[in-house]
Amino acid sequence: MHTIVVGAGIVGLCTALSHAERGAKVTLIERGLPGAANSTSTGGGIREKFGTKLNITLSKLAAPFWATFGERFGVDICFRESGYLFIAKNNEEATRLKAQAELQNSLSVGTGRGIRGAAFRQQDGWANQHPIVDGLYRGVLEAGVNLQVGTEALSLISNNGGVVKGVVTTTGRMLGDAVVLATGPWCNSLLEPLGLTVPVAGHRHQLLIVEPAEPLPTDLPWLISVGAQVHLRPDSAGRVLVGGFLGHDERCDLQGWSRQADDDWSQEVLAVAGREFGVVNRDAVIKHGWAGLYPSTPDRHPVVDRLRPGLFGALGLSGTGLMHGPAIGVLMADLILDGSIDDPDLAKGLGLDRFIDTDGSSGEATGL
Ligand SMILES: Cc1cc2nc3c(=O)[nH]c(=O)nc-3n(C[C@H](O)[C@H](O)[C@H](O)COP(=O)(O)OP(=O)(O)OC[C@H]3O[C@@H](n4cnc5c(N)ncnc54)[C@H](O)[C@@H]3O)c2cc1C
Ligand SMILES: *[C@@H]1O[C@H](CO)[C@@H](O)[C@H](O)[C@H]1NC(C)=O
Ligand SMILES: CC(=O)N[C@H]1CO[C@H](CO)[C@@H](O)[C@@H]1O
Repeated sequence: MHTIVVGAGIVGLCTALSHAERGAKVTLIERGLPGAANSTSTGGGIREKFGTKLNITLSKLAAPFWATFGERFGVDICFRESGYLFIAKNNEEATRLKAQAELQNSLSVGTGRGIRGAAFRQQDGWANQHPIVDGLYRGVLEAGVNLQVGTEALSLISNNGGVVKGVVTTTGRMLGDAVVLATGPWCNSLLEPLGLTVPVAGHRHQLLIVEPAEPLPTDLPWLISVGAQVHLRPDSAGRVLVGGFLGHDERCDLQGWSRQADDDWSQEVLAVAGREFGVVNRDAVIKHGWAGLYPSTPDRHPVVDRLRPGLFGALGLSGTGLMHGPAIGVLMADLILDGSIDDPDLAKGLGLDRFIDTDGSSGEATGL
């Protein structure tokens, strides 16, 4: 069995690793460097506190991987158990948080109860994504994955019956038994020539690191205002990471978008965070800002499915690619090596068929 994985973001790295660990021969191709696209632009968030059963299930599947990461890959991912505090400002938001807490408790997320207008879970937190990518990079090499950096997939090779047999790359043709697209939002240019599309778009998400007038306590939880769609957490150096869609979660053009945070957004996010949380204001000094793309589907859940005989997709991780990547890798290995994903709810929730006749609505309360 030879699997070719296209894209060495967090999802491609985890997919390659799970395959190699199960004894498959794996080639992983990446046009840039591992994690260089969007997997290193994250806020590092790893949590189980989510508003949908599917997001919670994926977090639970990934949890043992995170718990043993340091031991396994020999790097410290600097996980900080800060907790996530979701804050509601009106009855409607509070009711939504309460319903989510009930769902979480029913799935043993252990989010607690008894606060009206807020929801908190201590065990969630954030890690540093750079050692995560570094550890996975070492892990795939050690597991025997043939990693080819600076190699771009240009097109898919299929036979007359439409079975995908390999990829044409900038360094030549490559044949395999299965091809996995783990390209983040850049999948449709490869799929369209086969008459296929997956509804994944890039949604630009921006973050700032600011120095507040007064340093924040480093044990402050990750604060999320549900209604204002703004969030904030301290970093390890007494500075603050601030972000949020502020109600503008639009898809963007995959060409020509800026990796820099917009000036207007930066001013606005500081003003809104100041109003919502009272711990930063416009006097905070902006140290650094950046933007990345959430690869998002219309229902904000990923696609992990067979797209065609020989062709698989691990796409559309939106805001969870880092924390859910390890779960997606395991599920993709099950799908390819065993022929299916065991859990029928997961298989259905991650399947491409769900986009036939849906209204594309999202269940998430925060837009985070
Ligand atoms: C600002 C921001 C904050 C975020 N915060 C969090 C967070 O706190 N927690 C969390 O879990 N997630 C977070 N995310 C989401 C997370 O970054 C994404 O879900 C994740 O990066 C998706 O991983 P991926 O491997 O699918 O795609 P990517 O990381 O985009 O990787 C895709 C890879 O494929 C390569 N590629 C594409 N096309 C080709 C081709 N044709 N040939 C070869 N290589 C190709 C690209 O170069 C890239 O390396 C955040 C995202 C952003 C932008
Ligand atoms: C799942 O979680 C991610 C990360 O917060 C979010 O972007 C997405 O909207 C969630 N999905 C749903 C359907 O709520
Ligand atoms: C998506 C993102 O964060 N920005 C980068 C994503 O990766 C592409 C391809 O490497 C870059 O062009 C973007 O700048």
